[in-house]
Amino acid sequence: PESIYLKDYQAPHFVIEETHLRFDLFEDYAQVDSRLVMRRNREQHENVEAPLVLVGKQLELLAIAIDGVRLSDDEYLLEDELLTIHKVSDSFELEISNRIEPQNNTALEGLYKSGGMFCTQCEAEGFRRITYYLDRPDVMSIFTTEVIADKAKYPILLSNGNAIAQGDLENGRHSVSWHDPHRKPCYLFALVAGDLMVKEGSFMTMNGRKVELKIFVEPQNIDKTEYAMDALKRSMKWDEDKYGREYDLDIFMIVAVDDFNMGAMENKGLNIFNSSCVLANPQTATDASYLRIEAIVAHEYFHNWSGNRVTCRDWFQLSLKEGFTVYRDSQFTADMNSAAVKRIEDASIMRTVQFAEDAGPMAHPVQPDSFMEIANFYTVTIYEKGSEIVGMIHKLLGAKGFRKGSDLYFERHDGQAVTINEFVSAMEDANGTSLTQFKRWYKSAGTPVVNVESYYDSAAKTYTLTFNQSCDEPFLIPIELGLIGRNGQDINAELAAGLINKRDAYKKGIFQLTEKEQVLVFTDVKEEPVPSLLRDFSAPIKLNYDYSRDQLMFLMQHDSDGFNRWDAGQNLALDVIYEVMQQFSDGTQPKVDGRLITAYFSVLKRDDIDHAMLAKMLLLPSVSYIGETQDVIDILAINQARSYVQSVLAEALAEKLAELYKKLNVQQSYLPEPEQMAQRGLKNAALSYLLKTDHKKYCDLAVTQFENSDNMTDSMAALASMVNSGYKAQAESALESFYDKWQAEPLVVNQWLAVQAGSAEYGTIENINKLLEHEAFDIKNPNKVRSVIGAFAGQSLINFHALDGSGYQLLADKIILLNQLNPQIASRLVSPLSKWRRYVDSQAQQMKQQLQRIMAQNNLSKDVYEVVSKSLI
Ligand code: B3K
Ligand code: ZN
Repeated sequence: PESIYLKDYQAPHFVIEETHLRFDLFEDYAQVDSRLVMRRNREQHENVEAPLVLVGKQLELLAIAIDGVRLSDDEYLLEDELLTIHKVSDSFELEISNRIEPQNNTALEGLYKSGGMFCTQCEAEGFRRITYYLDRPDVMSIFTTEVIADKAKYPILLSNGNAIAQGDLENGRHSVSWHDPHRKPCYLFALVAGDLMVKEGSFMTMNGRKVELKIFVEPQNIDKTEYAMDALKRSMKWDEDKYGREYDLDIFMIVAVDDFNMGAMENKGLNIFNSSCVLANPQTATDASYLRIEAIVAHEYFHNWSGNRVTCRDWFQLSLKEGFTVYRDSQFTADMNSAAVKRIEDASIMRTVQFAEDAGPMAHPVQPDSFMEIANFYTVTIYEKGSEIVGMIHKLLGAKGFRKGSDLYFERHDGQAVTINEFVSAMEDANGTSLTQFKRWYKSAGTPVVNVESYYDSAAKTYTLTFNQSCDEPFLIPIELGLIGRNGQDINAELAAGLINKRDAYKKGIFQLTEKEQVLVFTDVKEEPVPSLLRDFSAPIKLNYDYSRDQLMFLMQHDSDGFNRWDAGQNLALDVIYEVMQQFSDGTQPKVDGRLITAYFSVLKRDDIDHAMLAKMLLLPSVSYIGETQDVIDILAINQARSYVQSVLAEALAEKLAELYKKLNVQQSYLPEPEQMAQRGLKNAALSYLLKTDHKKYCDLAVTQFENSDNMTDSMAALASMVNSGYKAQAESALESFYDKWQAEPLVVNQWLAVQAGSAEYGTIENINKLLEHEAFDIKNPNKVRSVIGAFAGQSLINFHALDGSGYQLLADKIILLNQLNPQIASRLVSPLSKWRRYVDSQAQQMKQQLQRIMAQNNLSKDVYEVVSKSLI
């Protein structure tokens, strides 16, 4: 496979004014007839007589006609995936008929069958598996789609836009036609046919237009649609209030499907969702699922403007829509829930998953220069780092300036396919400012490191902070900071006059680091403060400052910034865990610094911290995050030290935690709202600690909770706490009764699979093999693959990294199997192996061997080939 380069971008030679599609769906094939109203793109290619080149994949071509005249075999060339028509005039109508086999499409790209329904997934390049087309986002067209199928089997026939006609045909078939008045690229095309029930709702827009809202699901799931409907309405309102964006069709539809490669897809007016990201009721879904549903419903809805009305010129610009839309959904989640907790979660993903990607073989800029397979670039870098960059622009311009910029962007580029640069220009122009240096964030991979040193001059009463950034070509890094005095209050310190340079380097608590080394001198500082640096995780960087443990305890108590209060606790715990790791490796008796216990005690005592934040503060840094802070990762050693610290904390805090558990364990009818969720979260965090002690009475609490709870959050938390502790008999019997009760609910069964596969106790090779053989497992269903294989490699770290290499071998076996069935899913699974260079040598070599074994397979998909070959360079 070859790479495609951004520098080779050329505007398309043809425009498709109208796209008329007709689908005739049968059980063993589907016939697709297209009629494209086309013309040459004279605006961009004045005197060029280029041939027409369409792309198609795994299609059976039946016939081509131009302006009603059928082409003979020598008038076109069909080679690999390209259909070339040598001579066409300046404007013409092209008709193509082809057949496809949706029932055999296991890649789940293009048109495929999920259970009893037909559905599509076209982004990024799935449309070429439907018909020959200019499958690129800068070709935008008006779509009209007729869908024909058996009426009894497929009473519901959907596509984008508004239904314009319907009727019954012979042989029990029927037809529905749809018209989408908005020009769009083909990656936003969608079609659904099935026997579905609908949950209806409506929304009145800010200009008083009534929009019909419909959520289509299989009949057994109609009782799981209420929350998504509610989240959708709140998203529509929020986008009006916060961004001034109104919905633009009379109908907005969501369809839930079981077989889906990712979370959901923003097709114009017809979003298609992985059922796990839309279906919920209190009995079957956990609070975590509710939160995910809220975020993803919002994300896909927000794409209607950031993605659909204004789309990407080419796939190198993917972060234009994804980074911005993730930023928008994170603001929404922050507004609906706890903003500090959302920030903590986003920063954690950046620091564990994104920093790891940026330090690995698939590292790429937020605007990449090249790729082999675009499906491999739907990454945490494009999404989350892209969102962080937009967030930094927000910090630099302020809320008002940012809104002026987004207004200008939407106004200027409505109906266009544009570049990231155009987004930044709108931000600059609306604010009369330049972001030239800032744009470096989009073009370079890797995580900047900033080292900070401080000096207090007690005679001169000055406090100096010296910042040093790792990169020779410096980034513009917004660093939010404060100085905290002995009384725990922020000091209102002034910068020494000569130092405020013309860039306004330090304003409203935000310091703009623009040079390799920069110094801030604060004057009139009466006592040595504790600096609070990178508040609110104001930039996606690694910041080092040599805090003492006492200073970290002080910040945990006093920092006015919620994010940094939490982060101080994490850093304190990290430091103690490193120490214990060292003691284990020296063979000395491990000892946990009493200050960590004191710090946790005082956190538990505070009543001014909300439950959601408290639950976060009680969690030790994850094994993956600890690993990410090490030069050479030794998972087994990290896990040993972390588990030891955890059990010492659990013993020391047991009584307090049990009290807290009792206080929070109140009878109430379940509501998926922030306060209750926080209460359950904290209660269940306490429970899981209690089961890390040696006192069986705490396991009884879990058993009671498991047996009596009326909601999945509490049942699952109780089950997980048993599965993740040494109470084997209780865990066994709970696992068994849980499956008995829920076997008819696939989404619940998936959680049951994942809680085992991701645990140290049940995620052993032997048990993983059992789960893979279980009646509930299906290798063709991505959710099941994620629940067993994904959870094993991502969560059951001590088993995945077993010294005999059996974990790596198992993963490689499944990658090889999935490579043919579903390349996108196979390729995602390579990620844990791809980072082999970071691990201790014995493990690294075994991971590498498995990559080499995959590499030696015949018929490697482009997806898998790209990741494996880049990992082995
Ligand atoms: N835009 C889709 C992602 C499609 C991924 C295709 N491999 C979902 C989203 O980000 O909203
Ligand atoms: Zn998206």
